[in-house]
Amino acid sequence: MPNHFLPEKGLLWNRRQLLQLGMAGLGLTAAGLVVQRLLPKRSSSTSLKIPPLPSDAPEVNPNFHPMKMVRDFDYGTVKEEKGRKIREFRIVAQTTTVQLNSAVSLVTWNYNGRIPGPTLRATEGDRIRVIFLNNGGHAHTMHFHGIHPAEVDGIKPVANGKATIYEFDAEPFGVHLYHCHIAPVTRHISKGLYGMFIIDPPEKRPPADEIVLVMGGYDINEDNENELFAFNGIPNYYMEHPIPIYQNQLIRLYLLNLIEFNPVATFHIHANFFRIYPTGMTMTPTGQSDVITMGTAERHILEFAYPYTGKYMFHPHQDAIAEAGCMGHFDVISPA
Ligand SMILES: [Cu+2]
Repeated sequence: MPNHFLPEKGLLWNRRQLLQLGMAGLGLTAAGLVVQRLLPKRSSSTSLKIPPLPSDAPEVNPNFHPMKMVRDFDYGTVKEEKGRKIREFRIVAQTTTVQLNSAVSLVTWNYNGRIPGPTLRATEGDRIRVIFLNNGGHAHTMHFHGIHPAEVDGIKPVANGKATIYEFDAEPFGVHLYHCHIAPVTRHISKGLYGMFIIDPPEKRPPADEIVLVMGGYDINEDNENELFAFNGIPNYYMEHPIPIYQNQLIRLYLLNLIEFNPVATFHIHANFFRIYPTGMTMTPTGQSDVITMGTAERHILEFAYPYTGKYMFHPHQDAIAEAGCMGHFDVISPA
């Protein structure tokens, strides 16, 4: 059986082959529909539509609103210095008690009061300046993935009450991350000290509804196993409050797995397929699937569009992880 999910020309029936079978019209139409669905239109900016924020989705605290965080990007404060564009970010490490569900509250360690920390975003070649203040009560750091000198690699402890500056060039473009690098790193990450760091390519990607999902785990009883998991900090938040997206709108998902203790987690979307841009470091997709496997700290850009309205689940296909809180819904709605 031919695989119509693969876009390579050689794998699609050509018109002559279809004519021989007497099914040119039907065959071409069907093949056309499949290709159109799997390769959503690179929509122009005029057709980019983003649904309003659901009014009933609650915040955890004024800095921590999982529904807003889906589309919240921190571009920093832009400055010009010696003809160079500087993006200045301010990050404070804190200790905050967070209600993870009706039964469990956890003393978390976090950046800017939220888990994950802010999604920092720049363009390749920008100068990044991160002013980091540690008010967390323990030594912490910010270690960025990317290319930079050793002295700003974020492994030197910043004592409680102290500040430091990490300054480096944003390179290479892709979807990256930052996290605390104090030992035991498992503890500092799983208590909440991590976030996404997006470096856009100099030539912008086409317009899309861009969303962020960061997978994390919580070791509540400190037995080096996770008891709860979440997308964007709060277990099952998007099960109770689905993420609205528009039908046929190109979605660009920035996805990061920062689950400690479990070596791998997959990500699966229901009733659709996505195009894969590994580590966000390519401008053309390298494959398509409905499930992708990620080790800890792996991340990708996934693009898709839903042709039908309705609610569709997304979750790791390690169902024990999904059923312990790492599960959500897209609510695909008609833009009309
Ligand atoms: Cu730390």
